[in-house]
Amino acid sequence: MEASPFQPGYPRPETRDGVFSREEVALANRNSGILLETLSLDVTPVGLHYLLNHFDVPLIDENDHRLLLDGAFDAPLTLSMQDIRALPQVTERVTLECAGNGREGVSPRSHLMPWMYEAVGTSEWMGTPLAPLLERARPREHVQDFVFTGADFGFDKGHAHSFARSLTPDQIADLEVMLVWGMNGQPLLPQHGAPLRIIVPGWYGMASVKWLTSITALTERFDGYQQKHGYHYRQRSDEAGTPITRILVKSLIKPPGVPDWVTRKRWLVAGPVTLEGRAWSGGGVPIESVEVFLDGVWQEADLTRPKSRYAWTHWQVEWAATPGVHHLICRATDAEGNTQPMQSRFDAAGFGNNSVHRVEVHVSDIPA
Ligand SMILES: Nc1nc2c(c(=O)[nH]1)N[C@H]1C(S)=C(S)[C@@H](COP(=O)(O)O)O[C@H]1N2
Ligand SMILES: [Mo]
Repeated sequence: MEASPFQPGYPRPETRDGVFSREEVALANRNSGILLETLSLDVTPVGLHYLLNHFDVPLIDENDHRLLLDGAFDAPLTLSMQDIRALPQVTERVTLECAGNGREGVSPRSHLMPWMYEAVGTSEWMGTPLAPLLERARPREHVQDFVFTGADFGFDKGHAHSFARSLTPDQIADLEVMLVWGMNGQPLLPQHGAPLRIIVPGWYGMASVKWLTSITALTERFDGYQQKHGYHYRQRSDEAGTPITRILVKSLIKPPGVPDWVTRKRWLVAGPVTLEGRAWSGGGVPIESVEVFLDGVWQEADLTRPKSRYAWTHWQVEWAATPGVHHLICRATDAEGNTQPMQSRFDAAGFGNNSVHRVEVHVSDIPA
C-alpha cells in the first residue's frame, strides 16, 4: 500500500544538501522571511515580519471568537475579544525567532521550511499579561501544564492535530507571557494569529501560539504532537531529545551596498562605510559584544541598548572598504558568555542553528 500523509508513520521526503525540493519551495512561498535591509529598524514594519504557519491560516471573525479557560480550573472562563480588550493593557517590544531559522545551513539538511537567516523580527506586541488571567480562573493545586490550542488543524507525519503547545506553572511564573491582540499599534493580521495569540518572550517562536481558542489546565503532563514530538533538539530523529525553549545568541549583518537581482551578491563602492546589524539572545539575557571580521581582524562593534530586554540590540562598526571581494562575518556574545559558533552544528530537524552570518561583498573603485 502506498504511504499516506494522513496515516502515522508517514516519512518526510529525502533531502539532498544544496538542492531544494518542490515541497520546500512551496513551504518557502507560504512562510516569508524578514527582508534583511529592514535590520536598520528597531521595530519590523507590519507585513515585513517573518511568518511561520504550519497549516492553513484560520480566518476568524473576531466578533464570534471566544477564549475558553477550561480543564482543571475552579473558576473556568469564557471570554469574548471585548472582555479581553478590557483587561489591563501592556505593550512590549519582543524579538521573535523561529527555532528552524538557519536550517538551510545544517548538513545533511532536514526536509522542512528551508530558512536561511531571515526567520526573525521585532514587534511592539500589544495585549495583557497572561498570569493574572490564569490566577483569576483558579487553577487547581495539581495542575502540571497549561495547554494553549490554536484554531489551525492539520497533519504532520500522519498525526492529525490542532497546533498546541504547553507551559508548566513554573514556566508561567518565570516567563512574562502575554495574551496579544495587537502588533505595532494595529490589530493582529490574520497570518500573525488574529484575533488572539500568545507571545512567550525570550523563547523560540513555536511557544507563541496563534489563533488561540483555549487554555486548558491539565493535572498530567501534556503529550500533544507539537510538544512531545515536534521542537526537540535531536541527533537522531528516533530519540527522545531535549525540548527547545530559549532563543540562542545570534546576530545578523544588514547586507551593505546593492544586490545583483538574481544572485543577491552585494556590490559596494570603495571607501568608508558604516556596517550595521542586530544581535539578540534568549531569556532576556543582554548582548555583551558583537565582533565583525573585517580584513582579517575581529573588530568590536558599538552597541545601542534596546528599549526592552526582550528586543534585539543594534550594532554598528566603521569600515574602510578596499577594492576586491570581502567576506564579512559577525559574531555575538551574550552576558552569560555564550558565543555564536563559527560552523553550524548538526541537528536532525535543523533546529537552533545560531552559527555566524557571512556576507560576500564585491567592492570596486569606480561607481557602476
Ligand atoms: N496556532 C499556531 N501557532 C503558531 C504556529 C502555527 O503554525 N500555528 N507557528 C509557530 C511558530 S513555529 C512560530 S516561529 C511562530 C511564528 O509567528 P509569526 O508567524 O507571527 O512570526 O508562531 C508560532 N505559533
Ligand atoms: Mo518556528
